[in-house]
Amino acid sequence: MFKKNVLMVLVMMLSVVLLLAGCKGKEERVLPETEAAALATYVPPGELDEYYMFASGGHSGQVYVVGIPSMRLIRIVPVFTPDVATGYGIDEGTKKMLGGLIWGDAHHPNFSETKGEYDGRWLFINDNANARIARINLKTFYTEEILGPIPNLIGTHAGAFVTPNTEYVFTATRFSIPIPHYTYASAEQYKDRYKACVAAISVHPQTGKMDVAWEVAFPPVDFDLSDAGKEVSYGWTFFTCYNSEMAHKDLEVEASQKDRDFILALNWKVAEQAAKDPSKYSMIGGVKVIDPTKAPGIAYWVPCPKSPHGVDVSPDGKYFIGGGKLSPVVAVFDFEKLQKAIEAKDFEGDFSGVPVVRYESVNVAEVPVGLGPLHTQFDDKGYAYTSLFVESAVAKWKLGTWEVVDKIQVHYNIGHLVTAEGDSRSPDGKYLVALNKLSKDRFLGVGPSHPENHQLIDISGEKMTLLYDSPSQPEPHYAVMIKADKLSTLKVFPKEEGRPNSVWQAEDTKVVRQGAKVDVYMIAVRSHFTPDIVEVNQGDEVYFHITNIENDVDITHGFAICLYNVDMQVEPGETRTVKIVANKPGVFPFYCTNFCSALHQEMQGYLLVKPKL
Ligand code: CUK
Ligand code: CUA
Repeated sequence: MFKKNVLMVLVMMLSVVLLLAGCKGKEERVLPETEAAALATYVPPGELDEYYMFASGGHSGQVYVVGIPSMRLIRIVPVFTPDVATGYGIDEGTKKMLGGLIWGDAHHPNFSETKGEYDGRWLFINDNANARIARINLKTFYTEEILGPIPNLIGTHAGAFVTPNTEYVFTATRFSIPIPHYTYASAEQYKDRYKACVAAISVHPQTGKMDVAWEVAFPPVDFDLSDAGKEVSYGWTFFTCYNSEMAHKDLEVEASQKDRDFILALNWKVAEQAAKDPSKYSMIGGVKVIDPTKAPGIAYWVPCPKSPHGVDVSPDGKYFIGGGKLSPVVAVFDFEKLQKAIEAKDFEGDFSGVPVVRYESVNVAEVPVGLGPLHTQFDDKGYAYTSLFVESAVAKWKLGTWEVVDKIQVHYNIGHLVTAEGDSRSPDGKYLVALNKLSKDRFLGVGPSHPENHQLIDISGEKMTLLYDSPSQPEPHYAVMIKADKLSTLKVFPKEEGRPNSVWQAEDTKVVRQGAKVDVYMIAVRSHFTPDIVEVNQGDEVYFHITNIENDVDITHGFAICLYNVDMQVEPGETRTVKIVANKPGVFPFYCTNFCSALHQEMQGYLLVKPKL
């Protein structure tokens, strides 16, 4: 209601502006499309966005949280990279989780699902560099778990793709290596000794805890992307690969020889059974690695035009679509035809003992979308939207008739694209965001490096219309969009009396010494720390366990120690631990770094380190 009124006021104001502009001369008149676009993205002060978009931060190792349609950056969630503002990677819990690595290459965020719908519980994201998968809790927006390095895989680009009931998160290796990790084999032994593994990561239905369930080892192709089957294709998952030439160097030339590479169709229900039969797997790197030649029915290669990039399953699960980055078409495959071809053993031959299905028997369309097709998303009306990197455009086409009905230019060189709830079984349509790799001239210049450009596109009508340009930091690959009301975020951490290391009142705070180990149990509340004088000896190992006992929304305290390289945030109701080795003698102030009250400046204390004699 309020929004409507504000919109009306805005329209009236614009009319006045137009009238005034009219008096001064026609050339200053604002274009009607611009007004419409401004109104469509305008979220008045005090109002909230309709969708959350979670975009991967690429080699920044983070996740960006953006409101749609305003395109406002709401939060940066640190995932694979330490973050001094929050203390992520500084406090003991998150430091342990990062395992000594200071970066990751975050590519594909995906939501947990229940019955093929986003359920708003977790967000999974892969680290393409170090074979890890992270899980973010969507109540706290905290990275809660990082699994990996996943044995036998490296460069887990084809992840993190979630099955319709979050039974598994799938990932596959982009780079083949001799397995297990840290095995040496010369580059000339590539075809024989290197392997490309696919991994199924199981997810505990209540806690979300991840484990490597099993893997399947294939010849050394480069797996690229993945999508899980749903509805009719439930129980299957699909992976694109390039380099079926199995070249070990000069890939730009050597891996572009063949006219067709493959989409791997993997039956994970069959794989689950194979993982129970020791004659079908070997233990490698501590994981059950299934040999697909010993487990018939587990996998099939589907030929796909030239070095495909993305593979995307339609919302009804009937089609899987390969983006043939070096070919001007997307190839559409029919899942039921795949089943018939498998039954009839309608194969072209095999590739390393795994059947290759006859292309003509499963392909139902080569849609001439344009140059450099990478990724496809879906709406609620049976349309598909494909990103065209080379052409800098998005093509809209109809599932079933395969007709290209519209195209819109984007600025410039689009990678992924995302539609509202576009990977679920019931996409919402409405909005599409083009994740463009280059912005060139679209924003104020900031030197030779330019931000990426995210463009919001209205897809509710027949024609796509561009609404908004928004800069993004390096470097979103994929993003996912969820209806805002599906998330119920935590306001304050609930007080738990028995929580290890927490204290809730000043009387219970204490400093406990055991030899050279000192535990400081401290509370933070507006506007003081208790205790605020802490005395230790040089060389002591000091653990600060800090509980923020506030019960108020948004009252965060920070805890920084000068010259001891410590800063972290403690959210209301939360306990966090940070450790220092007090190797520098002297007096070191500590203070609250997060502005919390009128007496925030007074929220300070001293760490006194008595010198060793
Ligand atoms: S990838 Cu970057 S545009 Cu890592 Cu999904 Cu396709
Ligand atoms: Cu507590 Cu500022």
